[in-house]
Amino acid sequence: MAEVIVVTTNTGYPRKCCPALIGSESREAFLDTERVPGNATDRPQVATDCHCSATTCQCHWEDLEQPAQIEKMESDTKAGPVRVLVTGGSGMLGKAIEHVVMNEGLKREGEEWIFLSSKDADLRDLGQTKAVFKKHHPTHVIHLAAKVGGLYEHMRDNLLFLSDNLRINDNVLQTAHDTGVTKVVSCLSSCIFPDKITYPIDETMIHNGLPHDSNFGYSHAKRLIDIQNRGYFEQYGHRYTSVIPTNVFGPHDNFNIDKAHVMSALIGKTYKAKMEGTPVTVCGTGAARRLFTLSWDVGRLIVWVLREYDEIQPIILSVGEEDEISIKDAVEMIAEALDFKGEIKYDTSLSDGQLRKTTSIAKLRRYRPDFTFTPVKEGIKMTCDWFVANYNSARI
Ligand code: NAP
Ligand code: GFB
Repeated sequence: MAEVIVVTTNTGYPRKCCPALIGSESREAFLDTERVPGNATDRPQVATDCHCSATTCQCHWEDLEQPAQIEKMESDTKAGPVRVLVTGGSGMLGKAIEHVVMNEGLKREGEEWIFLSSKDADLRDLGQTKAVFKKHHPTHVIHLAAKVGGLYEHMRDNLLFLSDNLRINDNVLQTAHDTGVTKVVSCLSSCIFPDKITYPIDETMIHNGLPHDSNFGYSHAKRLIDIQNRGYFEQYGHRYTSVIPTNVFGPHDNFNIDKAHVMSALIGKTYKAKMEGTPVTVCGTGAARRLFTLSWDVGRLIVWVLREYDEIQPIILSVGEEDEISIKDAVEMIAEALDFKGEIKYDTSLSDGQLRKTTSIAKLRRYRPDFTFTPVKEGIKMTCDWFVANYNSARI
């Protein structure tokens, strides 16, 4: 199926351009050269008023008076105030975005940031979703809200992960469309990739096979966001996109031993074991491997995506393949960070889940060769310190 590409001319009006015409050239190459292969002149031109079928494409060509530009948040700013609504703003990743926006100077003048929790609106409910959008009139949305949990919570409740997340995502995207939101950045997850796949996994592989059985509900709901984004783009030209973090951890995570993801569950367990003088029990063999990325790094990158990344297709936000570690490595780092000297046991009767889901960050590196990730050991130490300091208010 032909991919439709939107470019913006100096008129500011986005136009669809048929890829049959620009052949195998990528959009970046087109923008670099400011010249579409196949046009009739050597001058930089842009195709307008294209009439494309699957095999043919007729376009009217116009000279570019100034370089083609992809719509950016700056140009939106000129049109009026920017109000960024963050769904799931009270969760780990929402708090990380709040931290980098408010404390690291990423907030720009004239921008308003609104961080929602489920208390502001249950986004499974369309009426409540509409009401909260009506109240805040966002121009941009970072959509993080989701029913979220660790491996064992998914295995217990796959159907609810499917239905809650389907409803939340459809309500948010539909309401964003209805209320004229300029850009939505939604959050997928690396667990949505096919289970039987070649490594490293990249962004093009999402729909190439079934996800791991353990989280089939959540994975299918999240995959559909990518399909919805494509639909909103092809039908309305909306710039709704998505990001794919790998395993995220950090302050404000859910540290509940039964429901949490592995990093926060093991921090909670190890701290409790240290207080009580008991062994720590790790679920499974410890052999599974994961790419752990600190929430603040993901937060910084999501703000960059909101401002600068113009593709509809998702982008993986993660530490590199070389930083993949085993669960056993993670436990040892947690024990060191919490100064836990007791016994570490493994309950091998429990599932290891997906053994690996190694992703490639080649695409991210093309855009952000400069971005430095926090080393996992440093992130674990920071998260353990936060947990100990906030034990009374943390989610346990
Ligand atoms: P989290 O800490 O559990 O936060 C979830 C957020 O969603 C909370 O703000 C929660 O509000 C909100 N929420 C849940 N159900 C809702 C509902 N029905 N209506 C409105 N809001 C609702 O999760 P997180 O780890 O920050 O995850 C954020 C996003 O990142 C999710 O989309 C998740 O799929 C994605 N992600 C996470 C990871 C990871 O390892 N954690 C990895 C990849 C992708 P309350 O605080 O009021 O409950
Ligand atoms: O973070 P996690 O629960 O989920 O990690 P996934 C599961 C891995 O950690 C398995 C091991 O290999 C478990 O055997 N593990 C060891 C533990 N001890 C524990 C423990 O106490 N609790 C937990 N939870 N695991 C998730 C998806 O998959 O990937 C989520 O289910 C999310 O939805 C996330 O998308 C990124 O990494 O297997």
